[in-house]
Amino acid sequence: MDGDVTRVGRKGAPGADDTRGLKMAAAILGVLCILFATAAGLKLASGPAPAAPEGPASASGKPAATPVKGAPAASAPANKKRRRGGNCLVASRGAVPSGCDRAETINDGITDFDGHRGYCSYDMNNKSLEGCLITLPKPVELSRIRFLLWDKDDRQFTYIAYVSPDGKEWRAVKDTSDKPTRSWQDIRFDLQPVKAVRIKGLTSTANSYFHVVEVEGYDDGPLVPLRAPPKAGPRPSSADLKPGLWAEYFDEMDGYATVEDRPLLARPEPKIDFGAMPPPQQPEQGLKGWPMSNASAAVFTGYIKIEKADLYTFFLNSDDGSKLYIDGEPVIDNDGVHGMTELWGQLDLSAGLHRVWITYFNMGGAMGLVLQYKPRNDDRKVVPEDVLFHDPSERETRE
Ligand SMILES: [Ca+2]
Ligand SMILES: [Ca+2]
Repeated sequence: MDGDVTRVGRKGAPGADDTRGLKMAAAILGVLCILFATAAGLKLASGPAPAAPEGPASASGKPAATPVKGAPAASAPANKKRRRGGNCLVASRGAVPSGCDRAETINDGITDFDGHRGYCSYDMNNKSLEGCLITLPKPVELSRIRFLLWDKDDRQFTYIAYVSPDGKEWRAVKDTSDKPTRSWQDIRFDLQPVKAVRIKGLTSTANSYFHVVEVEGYDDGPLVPLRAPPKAGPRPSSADLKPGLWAEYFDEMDGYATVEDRPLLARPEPKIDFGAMPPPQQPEQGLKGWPMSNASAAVFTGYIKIEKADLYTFFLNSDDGSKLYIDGEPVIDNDGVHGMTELWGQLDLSAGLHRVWITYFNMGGAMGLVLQYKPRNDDRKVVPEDVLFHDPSERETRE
């Protein structure tokens, strides 16, 4: 097999750099897919470039081509996360904020804010200011910081985030100079002693002011593996299957579900069609019955029944991150904290049952998750309920 083996992309017209990025991402994904496919006997698209999917077309009519965020193996913590809790940067642990107006708001544990209160502010034009600072009484082991940038409108910021073991020597753990960003930022780095965290704003698309609502840092607990797709095994017979994917919903999450997280709710889900929805005020208020509120996660496990062997394009649209695996292999990696973002991936599927596995998380605020597909010469549509199933015997082992 050579050439493109799997195509991936997202909405919007690519820039030159993006196209280069896609080739790199596709190459990485392609190599992985070849390895995986060889091992699993999966037949992925190969040979001539497959037909362009209808969805992510750019203005020129060519398929969109930008790199997939969180491409496989792109970041060390991709398959593990630290346990929730243990924010070390709160005032109750002696952490002292400084460097900006209303500095006390950035580690008061409150993420509620509006246009006038609940966030810090400093003028990036004032070169004597070094950014928002939180200093601990003594170093703690940290491997992650996350913080909320003021996000009441669409403005985007660039910044550099630093950590320091002593408050003097600084190490940049994130530099977004080339990639303006907004809302929650989640930064992982090698576990190391940290006495101070500094976030230096560089630019804002609105004005010269940098605004941070809350900063958190974590040091607790062992690394816990994230849930992973089931190993490809013998296909069950259709007679053993029940309708719908088996959905497990996790509340109060700060990322994808780990092997230690226990679902608050589990039930069959006829299809994955939770369109973009505003932040619900209460569970069950989300669009189309999404059962969780705000920070949550979900895992969907089951099978898709393919009537006719063909090249299929899958589209995964989510707020925030999501990943699609088919027969245990990654097809779409829509990772990251973001608004509704659609990525696609293609592969050849034989007729019969194929394993489907989707993992999803919402860091907070608005949420959404939609899975669509398109056979080569057919219409694009939400993957319908009459082709999605789950195996109750597998369900038992996870309850
Ligand atoms: Ca706050
Ligand atoms: Ca969200």
